[in-house]
Amino acid sequence: MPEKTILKALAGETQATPPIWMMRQAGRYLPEYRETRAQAGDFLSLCYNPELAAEVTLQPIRRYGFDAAILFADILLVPQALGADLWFVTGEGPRLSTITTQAGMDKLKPVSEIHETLNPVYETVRILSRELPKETTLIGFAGAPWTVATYMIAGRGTKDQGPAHALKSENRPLFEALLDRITEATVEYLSAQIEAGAEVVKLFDSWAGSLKGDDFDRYAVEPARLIISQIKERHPGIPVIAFPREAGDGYIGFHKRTGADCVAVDDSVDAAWVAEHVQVDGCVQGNLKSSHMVTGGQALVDETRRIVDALKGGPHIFNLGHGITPDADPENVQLMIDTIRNG
Ligand code: 1CP
Repeated sequence: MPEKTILKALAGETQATPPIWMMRQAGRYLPEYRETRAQAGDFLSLCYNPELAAEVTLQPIRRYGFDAAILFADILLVPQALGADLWFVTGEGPRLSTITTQAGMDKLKPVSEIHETLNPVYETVRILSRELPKETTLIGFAGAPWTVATYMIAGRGTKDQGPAHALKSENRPLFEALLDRITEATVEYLSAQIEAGAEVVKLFDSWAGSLKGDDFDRYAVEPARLIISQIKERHPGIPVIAFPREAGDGYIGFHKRTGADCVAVDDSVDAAWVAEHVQVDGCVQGNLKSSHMVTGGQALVDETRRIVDALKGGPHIFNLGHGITPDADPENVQLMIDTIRNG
């Protein structure tokens, strides 16, 4: 059995106190993050600066002693490595050059060339694997193909992923060729992170919830299965966390269908339901509402206890249902941790 608490949970061990980390734990709610980010300049410069990216990854570990650190990077670095233009508009979010035609697809670089752009990320991983405390697990990550494709097609974040759904119905071969290219790049990217020292990898499918029926099977389940099987073939023993956000009933059977060691769940599903329908197949991660990190108080304590209690019968990694927001109070994070660790 592994020693680190996160790896124990991923190996299927039920623990009296669940290990804890938080999506977006290195982020704007922390003053020390804002300071380093200002030093780096813009967000992308921070992602591609190994020393500073490692520094912001370490900040929440120093402050809170989380059981896992997640590499500081972004899911949109893969499109950029494939040749898309990428920039961030302050206060609005990412912008990318769009791909909606074969000509656009033809301009993408071959997967073999992605490392030229992504090498600094691997260097961040190498620094972290030297500098993290020995009990802390290092998680690498990538966006899942559907979620990454929604940004590459629309050129920005969208509420309903309309442009990606439109391309899927209007030019399915092109849509599928794009997903295949992202799938292949993701395997190479995650493998390189593992070779650099990532001990676990996570696939973020933030927009999986807008895929229904057959589309969910073809574009959320199948790419995850392909990526996970190739990662496991190349790197036996490396656990994978899958996060098909807002999958609803699609969470049921997701471990078995994809080979994921852990399924992360968002806060739209009840923890008791998760225990009954998802945790029966293996480790689960989640799922406190991020808004508690803003509002705090007794409601935060009660809800944290309720989730820990509902999921105590099986392997569980405590996390939020989605990323912590910039308006969160750092003291509420400590309250959540104290509630979990001290009862
Ligand atoms: O100004 C800033 O500091 C930028 C805010 C920010 C941060 C801190 C962005 C822009 N990305 C990140 C880091 C990040 N992104 C991490 C680092 C590790 C950690 O969790 O601490 C990770 C894992 C991501 C993953 C990511 N990026 C996702 C998947 C998870 C999710 O939140 O659903 C997505 C969809 C993105 C795209 C993205 N990057 C940034 C923003 C604001 C967005 C969302 C854009 C949108 O849809 O409108």
